[in-house]
Amino acid sequence: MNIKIRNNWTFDEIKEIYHLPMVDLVFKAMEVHREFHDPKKMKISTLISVKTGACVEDCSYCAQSSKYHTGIDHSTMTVEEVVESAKQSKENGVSRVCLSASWRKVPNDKQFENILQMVHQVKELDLNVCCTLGMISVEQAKKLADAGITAYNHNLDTSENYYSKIVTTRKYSDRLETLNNLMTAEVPTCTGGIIGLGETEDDRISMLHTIATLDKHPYTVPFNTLVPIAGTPMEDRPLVPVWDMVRMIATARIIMPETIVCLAAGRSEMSDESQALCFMVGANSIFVGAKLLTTPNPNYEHDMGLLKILGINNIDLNKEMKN
Ligand code: SAM
Ligand code: DTB
Ligand code: SF4
Repeated sequence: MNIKIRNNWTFDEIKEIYHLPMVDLVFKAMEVHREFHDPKKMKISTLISVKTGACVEDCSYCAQSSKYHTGIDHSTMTVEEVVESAKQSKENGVSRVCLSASWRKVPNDKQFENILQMVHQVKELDLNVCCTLGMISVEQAKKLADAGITAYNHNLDTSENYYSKIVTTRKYSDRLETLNNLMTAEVPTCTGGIIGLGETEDDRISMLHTIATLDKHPYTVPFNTLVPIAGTPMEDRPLVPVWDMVRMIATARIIMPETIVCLAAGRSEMSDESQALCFMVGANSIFVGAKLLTTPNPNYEHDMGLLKILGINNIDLNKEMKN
């Protein structure tokens, strides 16, 4: 196959791929996946919630927004606590941690100095570090790049059209500006979205189109299925059929062949067989550990068992896989 990396996809081209008959879409995605990746390889990371809750934004899916009564505990971790947690993750076998904060934008004070310290000290444990801290300037992104982060997560979450129905405290253009700042600072980007917010299939295709036509394809594209949170406007949204996630992952795999595709939130609600299908069509990264930020995730032993069944034996682990 002679597949070129393209940043000039049209909406209609992506729509055509997205709507291929499922059997053809799956086959095509598998072909591309094998051309660019080892299908037996999985990147595994764990999330550390450095600052949880009390967020000034009103993202209508999020447990951490201060606008809704979701009953979560607010907390902030110290540098020492983060390093300790990272050490434990390493003992459990992960090779990458993602530091998350419920900020609208990265502050320019001691709190950011602490983040830089955390990155520095966690890297000294021989772990890779990613961050997801909200909007960020070029200068701040450069500091994180100097500290050695692997990537910065900042999701577009849905289409430009639907965005104002989901978040009113910032604009889609704010999200795009942060992605541009990251690219200017040469920080690899991690950007994807959520399905199940009540968006149409055209909204999903539009989000894929925006991501695949960025100046540079992201390092990682994470897809989350909405985890409905009691107290938020999304609490009664129905669960998304797995076929929708398969279409998203397979389409992303075909249009962004080199990018790592992450099956992020929502795995607890999926069967092993559904997750397996997502891995087979190109998802090659997951978060492990019994908790994401505020919601449950499959336990580590269960995930390792599933990967073993599938023969995915080239995982970023620091120790032997448990039986
Ligand atoms: N505050 C930062 C921001 O918004 O970029 C970083 C943390 S935020 C929790 C990271 C991502 O988590 C969001 O962009 C969204 O895609 C995802 N997320 C949050 N709540 C979710 C939920 N209930 N279900 C699925 N994904 C969710
Ligand atoms: C991403 O796309 N999903 C992760 C990570 N990037 C930061 C976060 C998922 C959070 C799920 C909801 C929660 O646990 O609060
Ligand atoms: Fe805040 Fe991020 Fe949650 Fe939005 S998604 S409320 S910005 S923590």
